[in-house]
Amino acid sequence: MTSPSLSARVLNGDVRAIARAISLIEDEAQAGAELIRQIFPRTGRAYLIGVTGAPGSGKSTLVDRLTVVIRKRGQTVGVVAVDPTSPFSGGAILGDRVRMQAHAGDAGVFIRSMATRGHLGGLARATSEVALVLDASGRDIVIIETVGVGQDEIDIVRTADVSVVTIVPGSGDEVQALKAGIMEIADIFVVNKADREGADRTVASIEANLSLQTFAAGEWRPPILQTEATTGRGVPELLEAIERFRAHTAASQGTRRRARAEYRLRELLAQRFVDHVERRVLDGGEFDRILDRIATREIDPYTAVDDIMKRAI
Ligand SMILES: Nc1nc2c(ncn2[C@@H]2O[C@H](COP(=O)(O)OP(=O)(O)OP(=O)(O)O)[C@@H](O)[C@H]2O)c(=O)[nH]1
Ligand SMILES: [Mg+2]
Repeated sequence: MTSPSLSARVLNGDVRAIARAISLIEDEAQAGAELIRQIFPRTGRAYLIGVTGAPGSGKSTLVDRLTVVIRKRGQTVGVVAVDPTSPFSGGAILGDRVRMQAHAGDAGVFIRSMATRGHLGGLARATSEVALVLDASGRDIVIIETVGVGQDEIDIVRTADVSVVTIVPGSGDEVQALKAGIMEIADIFVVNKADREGADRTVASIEANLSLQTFAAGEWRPPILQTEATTGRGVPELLEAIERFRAHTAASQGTRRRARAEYRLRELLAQRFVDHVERRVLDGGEFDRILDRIATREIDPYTAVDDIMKRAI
């Protein structure tokens, strides 16, 4: 159950309340929804930075460094990392402990990992709601870190206020990124592990790709930065680029946030509708029987959906 005091404590920035609220969102759909209702009016103040890229491209290291630079400027930070680690190994939690140690004793930093499985109603929803909790708790900056594979992860980052895409030299990542559609969502490119052989070539190939696109006068053209997350080299420049983007897009930020709201609304609506159908419209086991009939070509999926819709509405 959510007590009103939990949301009040979240709004006050109480770290234990934030942790509890996030657990609710992950584990209990109903209580999580109630909490979101209570805190929602107080959200919308934080600036959301999305960081995505291939597994192992150095996102977590980069986010930790970025956090340090942001903290030096006196702003508070919340991080939600979608961790590909198996939820069974406890890797996400272990990772959090290690990462929190880097900011030990600093109440201005809150880091939470989410394992990619085991969420009620989907990872994208859970991630965006955790971001809402961090926002409501008064964090100035919320960073969302996800692996750039899968449409959900890409959508999460695309709807942040700014999307940073990390690429590693000599990994063929550029090509992978192109295929996965993450090139298109980048507001800022970061060639991380710039200490490695081939960083300049990677910059050049991203640049070649960008030059194929046309940018209108005054339109933001994604810069390509080089960082070495392990030492922090290039990270202050990354924050400067983020701030330039923020200033450049201040007028259109509302559009982006509207897109985020639309994405959430559609996702929630679809999820609720499917829930409703499965629980209230179909008899027990009927969903499976429909699947069997589709498998044997007795019925096509369109007809099946038409039938269900008729009964549901
Ligand atoms: N040489 C070098 N290694 C780096 C750099 N940045 C990160 N690494 C290393 O790359 C490895 C992966 O770093 P992470 O920060 O965990 O990468 P990630 O993208 O968060 O990984 P996942 O969350 O598993 O997708 C670690 O061993 C880092 O120490 C860098 O700039 N140079
Ligand atoms: Mg990571």
